[in-house]
Amino acid sequence: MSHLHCAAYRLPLDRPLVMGIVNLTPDSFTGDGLAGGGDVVARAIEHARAQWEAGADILDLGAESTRPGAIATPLQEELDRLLPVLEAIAGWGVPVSIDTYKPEVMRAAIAAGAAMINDICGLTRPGALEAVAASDVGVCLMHMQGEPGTMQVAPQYRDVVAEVGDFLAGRVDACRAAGIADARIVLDPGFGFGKTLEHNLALLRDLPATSPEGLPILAGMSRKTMIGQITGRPVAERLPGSLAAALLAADGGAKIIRVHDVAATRDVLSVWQAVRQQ
Ligand code: 8Y4
Repeated sequence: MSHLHCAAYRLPLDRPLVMGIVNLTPDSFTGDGLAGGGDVVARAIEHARAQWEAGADILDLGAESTRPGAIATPLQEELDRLLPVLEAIAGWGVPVSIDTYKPEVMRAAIAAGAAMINDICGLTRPGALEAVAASDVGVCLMHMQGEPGTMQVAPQYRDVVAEVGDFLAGRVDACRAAGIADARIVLDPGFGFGKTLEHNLALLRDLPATSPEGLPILAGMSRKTMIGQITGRPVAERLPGSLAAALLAADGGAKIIRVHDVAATRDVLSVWQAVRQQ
């Protein structure tokens, strides 16, 4: 059985793992942002605890809003939001992933005990590859077309599955050249990141083809616009659609499912596992 190497952790890949989202951004777009005041650090730690107790295999901490149309968060603000929460939870025994594309944030987070870097830019920013290579953390390389501010304006592909696969293969080559072992790498087609609904559906239908290297795939569709487009539901009512998407991702071979609703997703994946494994 293969494992994903993430610093001190070895995550078994014989069943789909659940990555629980811990949102440290001040916007309330997803319904679990930290708008509303109060002790933001304490509330984030509580949310992390709840996600872990619900059965998350990995916690994904993000302090920069990357929703369509969002503007970039200043470096110091991102560090000030992330580090107190990371320092509080790094000793719990749960692997913590840090959602960032900034090499300075990567280095600080790795020093503070992060087990994985989740980079929506696939380590393309100058210094990002080196920051991860200088450590032993795992890394998720995600595909995005364009930049968060404008990526949903007019996404275009000749062949979305092939282009995402080619991009990810190129990033794997860059990681290998930098000395990052395959056992540390997860690939992600980046649902919603510069993709129309049709692009997202094509990727979900053909998930294994987005990982030409056969490396483990992470899928993140929880509560996203694509679920809203299919169901007609607002973000607060997208749990059933998100669970269906999680099930389809698992069936398509995804090894990590990134979600807001950990307990419900675990139940869905338990049913998938009972039917599909043995
Ligand atoms: C409602 C809920 C509306 C969620 C929008 C959103 C991914 C990711 C994000 C992903 C990986 C998001 C940081 C976008 N999505 N990282 N991050 N894969 N690896 N939007 O799909 O959740 S943030």
